[in-house]
Amino acid sequence: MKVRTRVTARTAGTRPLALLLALLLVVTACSTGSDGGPADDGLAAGSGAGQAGADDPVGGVEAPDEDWVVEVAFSNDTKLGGCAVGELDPGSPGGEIVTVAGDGQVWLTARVDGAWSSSSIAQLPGEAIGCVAADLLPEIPGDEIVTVGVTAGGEESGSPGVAHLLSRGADGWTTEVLLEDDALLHGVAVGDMDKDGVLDVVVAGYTRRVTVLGRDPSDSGWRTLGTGMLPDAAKSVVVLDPLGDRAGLAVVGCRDGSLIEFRLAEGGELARVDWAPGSSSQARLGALSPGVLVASDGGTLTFVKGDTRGPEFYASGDKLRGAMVADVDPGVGASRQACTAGYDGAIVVTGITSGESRVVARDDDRLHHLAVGQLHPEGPPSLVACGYSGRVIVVTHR
Ligand SMILES: [Ca+2]
Ligand SMILES: [Ca+2]
Repeated sequence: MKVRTRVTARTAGTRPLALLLALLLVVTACSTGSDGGPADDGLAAGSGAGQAGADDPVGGVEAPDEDWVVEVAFSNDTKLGGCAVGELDPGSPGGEIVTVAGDGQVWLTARVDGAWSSSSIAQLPGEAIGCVAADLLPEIPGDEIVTVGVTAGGEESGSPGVAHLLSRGADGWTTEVLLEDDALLHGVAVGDMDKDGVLDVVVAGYTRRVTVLGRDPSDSGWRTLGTGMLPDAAKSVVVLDPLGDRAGLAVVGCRDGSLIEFRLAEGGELARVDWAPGSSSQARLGALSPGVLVASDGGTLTFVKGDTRGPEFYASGDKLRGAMVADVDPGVGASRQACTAGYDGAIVVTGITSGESRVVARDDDRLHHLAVGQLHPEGPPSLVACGYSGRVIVVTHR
């Protein structure tokens, strides 16, 4: 099924650039609306895209800071649990966005001829809650996708957990099962855990188990490189420096506040080191080498390394669901920024050295994940958020 999003344009403030973009969106809306062919299938799942202005929310999304362009790239009728940015269409410049939905759909969203376009690339059998994009199969151009979730129904269904690998073939995307587990798989990350120069996959979930999967050099199939046990259900995973000097070190965040470091050890076991725990679920993790950035249920965005917890970069009154480190604001200079999003709907950028936080966009429902990536051929990387509203929100510094 190929679905082109309907673009609903509104006058986005009075700034000349915003007006120009709004006019572009109007033109696109007219051309998409008049084509009347198969592209109209599924428009209910793809409506509501547009650009929000400071005083002009689009589809429930506000853009409170005029230095940042806020776009609704896709609007789904079901919760979007996770998002990632990758090179998912090697034929087009810049990255594309993958999102996974509560109904098992996997959506690809890309900018095509100046307008956002989305298509469903897979229908998984159960809810998917998270995803990553990375070049796991070097023989295929571009990135592949790993999703985690359940084999049937929703995340609360009690169904077994599953991780799927999606890869691009000559006839479109194909889906294969990477791993089945006894309960929901909730966290996924990639990195070269065995240091053979090829990316591996780390998944963890409600069985309180973390599993490292790598390709078997003899037949290119996937095999388990190691497993380790956790004190509670896993919510999040990150691999530090996935292909660099610190590759081979994964950190798993758990529901009870535990934060556990793993490395591959002899005999298929994972060597475990407990880091300083938090007081609530360690919901999302980002790499901030030599440690991690942790977004918690308690609303804190904190740096953690080993026994050291802090500094705290940001605090929200509600659960946080994003932990990304990136240079999204070129005005800040070389120092990086810690970015988060959460149940209050806010997407927040904090200067790691300045400690200054700003809300750059706000959805009218809970946000569930935050990604970062290069979506525009030029300019800084964009933040991408998704959540219960079903919207994919793209935020880019002007
Ligand atoms: Ca590839
Ligand atoms: Ca490897």
